[in-house]
Amino acid sequence: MTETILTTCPRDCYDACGIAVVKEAGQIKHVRGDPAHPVSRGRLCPKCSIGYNGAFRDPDKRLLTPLRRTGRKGSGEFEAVSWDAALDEVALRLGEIIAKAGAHTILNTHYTGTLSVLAYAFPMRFFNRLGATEIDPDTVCNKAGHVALDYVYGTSETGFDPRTACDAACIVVWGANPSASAPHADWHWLPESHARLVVVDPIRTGTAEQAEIHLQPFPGSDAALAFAMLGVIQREGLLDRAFLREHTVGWDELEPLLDECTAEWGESTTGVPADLIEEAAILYARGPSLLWLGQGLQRQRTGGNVMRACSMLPAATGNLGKPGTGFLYLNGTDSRGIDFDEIVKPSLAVDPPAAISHMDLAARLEDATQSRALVAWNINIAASNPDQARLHRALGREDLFTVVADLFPTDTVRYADVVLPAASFLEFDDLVASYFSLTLSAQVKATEPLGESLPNQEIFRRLARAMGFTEPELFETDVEVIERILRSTGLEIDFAELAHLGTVPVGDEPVVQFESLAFPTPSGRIEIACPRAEADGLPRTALPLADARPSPGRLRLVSPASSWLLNDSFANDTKIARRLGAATVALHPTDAAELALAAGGDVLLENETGSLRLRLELSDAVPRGVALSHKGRWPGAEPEGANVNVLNPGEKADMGGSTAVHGIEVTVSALRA
Ligand SMILES: Nc1nc2c(c(=O)[nH]1)N[C@H]1C(S)=C(S)[C@@H](COP(=O)(O)OP(=O)(O)OC[C@H]3O[C@@H](n4cnc5c(=O)[nH]c(N)nc54)[C@H](O)[C@@H]3O)O[C@H]1N2
Ligand SMILES: Nc1nc2c(c(=O)[nH]1)N[C@H]1C(S)=C(S)[C@@H](COP(=O)(O)OP(=O)(O)OC[C@H]3O[C@@H](n4cnc5c(=O)[nH]c(N)nc54)[C@H](O)[C@@H]3O)O[C@H]1N2
Ligand code: SF4
Ligand SMILES: [Mo]
Repeated sequence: MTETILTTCPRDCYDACGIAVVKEAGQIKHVRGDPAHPVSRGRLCPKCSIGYNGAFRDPDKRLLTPLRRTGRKGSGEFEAVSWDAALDEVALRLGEIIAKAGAHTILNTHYTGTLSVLAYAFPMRFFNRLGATEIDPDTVCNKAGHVALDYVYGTSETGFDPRTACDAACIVVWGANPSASAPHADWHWLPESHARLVVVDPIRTGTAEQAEIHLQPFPGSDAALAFAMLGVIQREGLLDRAFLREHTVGWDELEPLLDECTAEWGESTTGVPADLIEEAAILYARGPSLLWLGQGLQRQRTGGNVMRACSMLPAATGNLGKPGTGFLYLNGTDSRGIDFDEIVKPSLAVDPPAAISHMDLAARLEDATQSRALVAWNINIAASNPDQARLHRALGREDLFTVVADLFPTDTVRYADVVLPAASFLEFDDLVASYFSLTLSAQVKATEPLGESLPNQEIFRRLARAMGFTEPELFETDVEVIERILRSTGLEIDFAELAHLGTVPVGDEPVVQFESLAFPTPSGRIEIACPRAEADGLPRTALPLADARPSPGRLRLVSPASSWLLNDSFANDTKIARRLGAATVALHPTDAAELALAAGGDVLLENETGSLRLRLELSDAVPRGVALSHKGRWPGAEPEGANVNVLNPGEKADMGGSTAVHGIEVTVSALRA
């Protein structure tokens, strides 16, 4: 008998595809796109089509039981133990550490392994109760952009509704690459919008290939580009002065800066031809226009200023508050009526220690007085974090009690004292709230968990019990939490109904972002000049700046999303690894020629932080002065035991202690035999 179960992909991806799990005689036959789903339309991205029928369901690839370390730290030698034995040991060790050194010396790292609501967030109840120090998850990804947009608009989590694209004359995709990071938006949403497409990206990505106008600023120069566009808009008489008067504060402080910001200045500062700056600025200003601000955009030294500058465009042109206008960084769960605090319960924390940045994690782990234990769940820091060699050394500390929960034996798992096997999204019920579309979806259990694996939320419920905690919130069941969340959304649907439908939109009509033009800032207006930023030691307004170009002989290294990997997931799938082949770096042919480098050979990337050997590709999609190497390899599976983050010094951006990972400088040279 054939049975089909509808579920949803919970990966850290804009698309949140609807999935059909086809079962025969109780066994999963195939995991594929749900043909009736508005996003996936029967087709998953290539990595998930392979990985969900490969590594994710492969008992030889998955962690099946709790493990306890038997060998030297980092050796990856473990013995299988029962859940009770594993959790008792963790509870005992954490209890001793709390008594001797304080709970703040337990570091909690977690992020985006799964984004399904409960598995992503419910364990935070445990860590809040514990009093552990959180490593601020967004600092490794998008924190600078959140801080910047919060200054200007009072929120970074209320984006445009993609359905409003039918009313847009122009869509600007700025520093995002949907052709890799949101494939269905690239395949369907953009082409079907009929809007004129502008892409701003140093690389000629697949999405840039579709664009009518492609602006290629040098990485880290986008604030200057935004100001050059604002200068053009002002001189063309396209500022929406009525909008600025009624809905913003501080334009009078910013406008004088535009005197210097001509298209020619823009060209000399960013490398984008002046005529293209003019064309894009006028097209955007006339509107109605949507502005998609990517996360790659702000992973630069002054990424916060970049986001602030780009976010001036909707305010200056009145491209806000009406159909076909608005901007999107991401749509948070609250736009589905979900109160995140209700899930993570900050109230369980008595005296919460200040969170620290991922940029400071390696240093914190080197200091035994400040870090006695590390818990890593839903994250693979040994692959995704900066300062990789230093981090691996610190993870090797024998006296650092380390607990890792994952589906797979990652590089981080190798450093664990206790390993806890996590269940995959096919193995438990949950909710998924896309960070692009305004929808809510069901993640539906399609099969029993592999081996003894458990969902994150159940792992930390059991650990709370082993620790002797008694707060009832720590033990709320999935059913209770899911039904409570569903009630809070106002969608008047229960889980069974949602599971039957797969995905529901919030309302039948497109939502107009900021329709009331009331902004959750202290002034209630868009804060072009922002006293809160000033109080934080930052300029009052965005500034027309560009990061310095690399010093002579060096290239700027960007390491964005690969189409074949999702962060550090899928690299261990055999078929995907075969397709990927050796890790590469792509350079412009002229740069390669000047460096006397030939395609297909291995080259050495080096800087103060580390060195890495990569296979050279030549591509005129990469501009001069830039090197492109995608993120997401497993260090342990690479020839030198390292991925691109071995070159990442972990420099902080100007806001939020956030990553500047696309701002790394390297030399590239031929490998001596
Ligand atoms: N060089 C470079 N580095 C980067 C970036 C870059 O652009 N360049 N990007 C950064 C960004 S944007 C991000 S978001 C981070 C992401 O970094 P990570 O969060 O480390 O990456 P993921 O691959 O999303 O997930 C980590 C792990 O979660 C596991 N996992 C999946 N589902 C579950 C589950 O249900 N439970 C548990 N316990 N584990 C699960 C996966 O197997 C995987 O090993 O990487 C950052 N690192
Ligand atoms: N296939 C796949 N999908 C993913 C991920 C993945 O790893 N693989 N990761 C997920 C995660 S965690 C995230 S955060 C999102 C991120 O997805 P995106 O927001 O698309 O971010 P990135 O892939 O880091 O970078 C996007 C683009 O920014 C460009 N860029 C780099 N520096 C600059 C700059 O200074 N200015 C401008 N204008 N552009 C610049 C890069 O060339 C790249 O093409 O994608 C998610 N989706
Ligand atoms: S990773 Fe993204 S594109 Fe791929 S199946 Fe999941 S939601 Fe769809
Ligand atoms: Mo991310």
